Amino acid sequence: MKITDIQATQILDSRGNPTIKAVVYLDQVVGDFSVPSGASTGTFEALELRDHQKAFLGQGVEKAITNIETIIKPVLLGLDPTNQKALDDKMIALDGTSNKSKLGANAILGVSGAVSRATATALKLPLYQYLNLLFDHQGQYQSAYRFDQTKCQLPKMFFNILNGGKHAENNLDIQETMIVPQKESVSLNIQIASEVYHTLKGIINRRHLATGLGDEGGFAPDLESNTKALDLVAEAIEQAGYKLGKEVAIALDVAATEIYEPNKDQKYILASENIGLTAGQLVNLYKELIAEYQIISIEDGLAEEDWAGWQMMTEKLGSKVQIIGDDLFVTNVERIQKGLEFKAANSVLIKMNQIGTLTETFDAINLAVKNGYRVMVSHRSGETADSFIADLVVATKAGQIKSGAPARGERTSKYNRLIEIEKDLAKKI
Ligand code: 2PG
Ligand code: MG
Repeated sequence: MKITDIQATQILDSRGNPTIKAVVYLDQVVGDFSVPSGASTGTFEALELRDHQKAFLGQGVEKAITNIETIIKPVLLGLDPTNQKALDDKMIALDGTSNKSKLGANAILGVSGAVSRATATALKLPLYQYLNLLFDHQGQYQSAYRFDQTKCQLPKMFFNILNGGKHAENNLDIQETMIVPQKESVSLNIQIASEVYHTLKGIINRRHLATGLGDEGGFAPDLESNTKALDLVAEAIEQAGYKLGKEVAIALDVAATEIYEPNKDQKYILASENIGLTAGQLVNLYKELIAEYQIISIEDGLAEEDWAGWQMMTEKLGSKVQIIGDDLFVTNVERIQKGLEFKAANSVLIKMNQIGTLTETFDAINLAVKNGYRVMVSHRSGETADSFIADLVVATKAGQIKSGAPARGERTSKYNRLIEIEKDLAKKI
């Protein structure tokens, strides 16, 4: 097999901003990958190359597309697509910077993802099976490899049903309030999430609050305080007929880098409540919320550079709940390594476009798992209908995924794909 052509097109993401759809050809076989885009991005993420021209208010990605067509394509044409690691290494070397700022992480990831999908198709393997073989064999496929379904796993799903922060126009400081149905089956958990979501809509409607949605499909009403958001979600869970904590748990992504003011004494600003808190005070607040609302997981509870705070938070809460680093780790092995040394967090969020290749995504997952950290694969707030991460989470046995609300096409494409994979795996037992 050989790579015979690479093309890229500027398409729109779920927020209406331009992004890249890359297409890789292996003779007659085609594979594509559409690149997502964040809003509450970490400072240490790989660079998403934008044009900064008049078109699309500066958001165009034509430069990144030109980089695919004129720099990446000539080097990859004719190469073996089953050696994903070698291809990713080539693109990393071509770029030559530490944050992919020359070619753009969006350009590189588009090709990296599309190569793997084209190869899976050419080998007549479902994407999750091909990714699983790659993951298990250091990024290099050989025809003797056989898929072993015990090496993959369907994930727990974290559904974001109430939005705030940078993802919504309302007043809430906490970016994501998520529900986590606790059944074994993917399809049943999706059913539960859908029921709670619609029940929440009913409650919001009856209180005459706004039923507008945030970027990830969760509701985004203005509320008196952040805890009122938790009250609403807890109420929706129970009204839908489920037991809070037992059948449906709650998880948060605070995205605290967005509320951090490093030059103030009370560095964490809860604008909706008009208060500032120290890291210690904020962690104490989390402690109360964990007890009251059966919270099982807190992502980015503190800011990306507050390492001392993260150490303290992990010490105080890490034995009770999952403490996830997103902006803190940015899917980057160096930052995860630093986290391990500092004993900061106990879990890592994985976003392919934070780092820019499939191989480096595998590396980040491997490092986390090897050191006993848990892993959650994540969408971005700006998404496309591409369901790649559903296959990725199953293939890497990561165990957890978040893909926004159980509504809106770009969010449900991932959940729906998991339903298909669940069926597929059931057939093979
Ligand atoms: C996050 C993500 C996804 P964004 O903070 O975890 O939910 O948001 O893509 O805007 O970084
Ligand atoms: Mg986050």
